[in-house]
Amino acid sequence: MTSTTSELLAALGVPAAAVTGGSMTVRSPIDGAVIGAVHEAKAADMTAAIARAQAAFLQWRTVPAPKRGELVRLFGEELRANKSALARLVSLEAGKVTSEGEGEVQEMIDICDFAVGLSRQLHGLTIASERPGHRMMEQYLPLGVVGIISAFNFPVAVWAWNSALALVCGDTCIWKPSEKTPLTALATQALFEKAVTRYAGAPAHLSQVLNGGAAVGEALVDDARVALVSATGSTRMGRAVGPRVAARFGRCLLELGGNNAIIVTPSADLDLAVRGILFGAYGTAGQRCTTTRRVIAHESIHDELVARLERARAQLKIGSPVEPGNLIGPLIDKAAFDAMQAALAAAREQGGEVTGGERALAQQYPEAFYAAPALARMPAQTDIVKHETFAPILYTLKYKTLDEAIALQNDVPQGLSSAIFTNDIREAETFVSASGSDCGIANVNIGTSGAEIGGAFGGEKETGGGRESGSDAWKAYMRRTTNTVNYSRELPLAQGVKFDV
Ligand code: UN1
Repeated sequence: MTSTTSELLAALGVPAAAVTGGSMTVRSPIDGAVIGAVHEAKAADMTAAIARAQAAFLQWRTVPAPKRGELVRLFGEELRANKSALARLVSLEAGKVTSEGEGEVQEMIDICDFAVGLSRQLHGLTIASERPGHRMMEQYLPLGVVGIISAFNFPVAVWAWNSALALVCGDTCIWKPSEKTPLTALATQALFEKAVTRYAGAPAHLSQVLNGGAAVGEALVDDARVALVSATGSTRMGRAVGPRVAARFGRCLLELGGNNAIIVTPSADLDLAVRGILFGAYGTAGQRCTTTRRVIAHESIHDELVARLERARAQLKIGSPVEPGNLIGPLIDKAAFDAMQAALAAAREQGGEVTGGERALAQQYPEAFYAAPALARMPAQTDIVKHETFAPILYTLKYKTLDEAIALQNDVPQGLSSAIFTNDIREAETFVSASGSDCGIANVNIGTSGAEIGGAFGGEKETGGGRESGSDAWKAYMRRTTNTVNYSRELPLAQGVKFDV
């Protein structure tokens, strides 16, 4: 283990024994060095954790919601105090450049703030009853144990979206992090436990983390005591998880792959568009579910836009994410690099003209996988363009009419994020209308990635349909009851039905 990683873990409150001597070897994507050996849970450990979480739920659900919010407030304080250490660990374990690692922790802080306010706003409706002396209302009540399966690319923020809301909603959480990022999960858990020690009266096991492989995930997914499974990752993972949870009538919240496009119209501010596309396509080395994978540009500006993108692409600084100035960090592992190369070969076969994409810094980092960002000018939206490859590859396409551009944008299996760059209000409004983008996120004059936590986050089609984070996404973490209260001395039946005895 490098001293930097162990120092960070110690500072964040993770005991050395938790990250040494285990069977899960953790490697930094920065240089391939081993940075931890984490203990692996077994399926039986998960089953025991679920029992503990269920017991904690029975207590936690009776704590008033604003008091539950107080715990999340304290957790937010821990995150603020430890932001740079946790962000640095995110960089070391997931390969994010410093600013993006800090942004990820900021996203956790933001959702905590949001959840604290929400803890006083978990409201239902009061509804007019058709019967005299009656009142109808609905309530949102705590749901139960929430299982959270998270991906390597947002190793801590997406967990926080789920757990901050779940905790104020009166639920308890079990986290199964990506096998590639167990250290950041343990560090986050340690910070959460610090908050718990400052909070009077929290039941034990409000939030637990279990590192392990597929068997541990399956034990979480299949257990009927887990009321909600919130899973972020590939469409392949979602296809496995969704039906298993549905088979036991559990609730599922899926946030799966994206294939996000930006349409650039003739009236667009090209300076803005170029910047939005560059961050969207190549930020986080193309490893966000919201990464811009396609540009659909009007034929009148296509060549100029692509030439500018190409010039900027070739200048993006690739290198260690913790060295200042670098914008493109490593891919998570060799499999990601191989998938990128396979996609670029397919793009060429399908008529694409590709620049970039080659391995970078191989001599300096023989055990890590850096790649030059790639640009693929495609003659049409071929099969490979419709496929999500989790790497910095941007496909470009031309269009003639806005209808054609929107049809291209929608003609992929995924439906997460999308954007249009235009200064024409008709085009902008059409794009966000019923006949526009079919995605869960549709932006105007900003890119596809980097959503704020205040809005609901998620998408349609193969993205899985779930909504997390802001707006009313909290409702997924609660059960709704409809209550009709009779305060009269009569018992009238609804719909005028008579049943006089
Ligand atoms: C993800 O990649 O799974 O909108 C989440 C964004 C981030 C979250 C991405 N706020 O890019």
